[in-house]
Amino acid sequence: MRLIIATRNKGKVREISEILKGLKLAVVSLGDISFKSDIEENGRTFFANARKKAIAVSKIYRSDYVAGEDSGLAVGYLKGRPGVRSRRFAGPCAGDEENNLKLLRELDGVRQSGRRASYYCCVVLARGGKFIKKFEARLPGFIAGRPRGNNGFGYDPIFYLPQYKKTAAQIPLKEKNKISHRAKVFGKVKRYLLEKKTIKPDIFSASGGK
Ligand code: ITT
Repeated sequence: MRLIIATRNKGKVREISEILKGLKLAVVSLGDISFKSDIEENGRTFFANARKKAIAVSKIYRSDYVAGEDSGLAVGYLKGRPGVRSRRFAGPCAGDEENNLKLLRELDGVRQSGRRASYYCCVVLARGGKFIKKFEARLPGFIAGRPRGNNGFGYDPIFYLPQYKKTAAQIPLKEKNKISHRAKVFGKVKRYLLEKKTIKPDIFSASGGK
């Protein structure tokens, strides 16, 4: 049994593979299956984009489960921006560092209460070209004053987690995977597939399917 994650983002794949460990399920990404065509992310919501990714891939790989994932960062003070444009915040070809710097500039002089933010993640599960179910979750935090840490990806160096007194890039991946928006969502996907008896726990793995 395969679950194709409809993403090219290596940071996401690393996290999701870790979360889904212990299941008799091969987790593969678009890079692994040499999926060449580009899926334009022009939806106005995370759900629309996640659904588009899932259905497009599932129409071709019909016997596999496909998870379309769309995620991003919403800052209340910026009325939910960068939102669905998180990856392209500083421009269509912008890298993580440029996006982070643009966000820090926009929040220059804003005090802690205005720096509240949350990561949001939406996953759509599809099979045979058809929508099955939507899953979603959030992770609240704050935008720090400057980048700190080298782990993770995207906005992690400036995403401050008060419960750790660290940014998401300063905590190990294992720790981020206990609390993150993506971990919560894929935890729900995992439970759904287990309940449907679509997949089984791998009793020979260290995590024994938990
Ligand atoms: P795919 O479309 O191929 O999945 P992508 O990087 O374009 O890859 P999105 O369109 O979902 O993915 O954009 C998500 C962006 O939101 C991502 O590039 C980061 O900038 C940010 N983001 C989402 N989750 C994050 C996380 O856990 N840590 C840091 N940044 C995150």
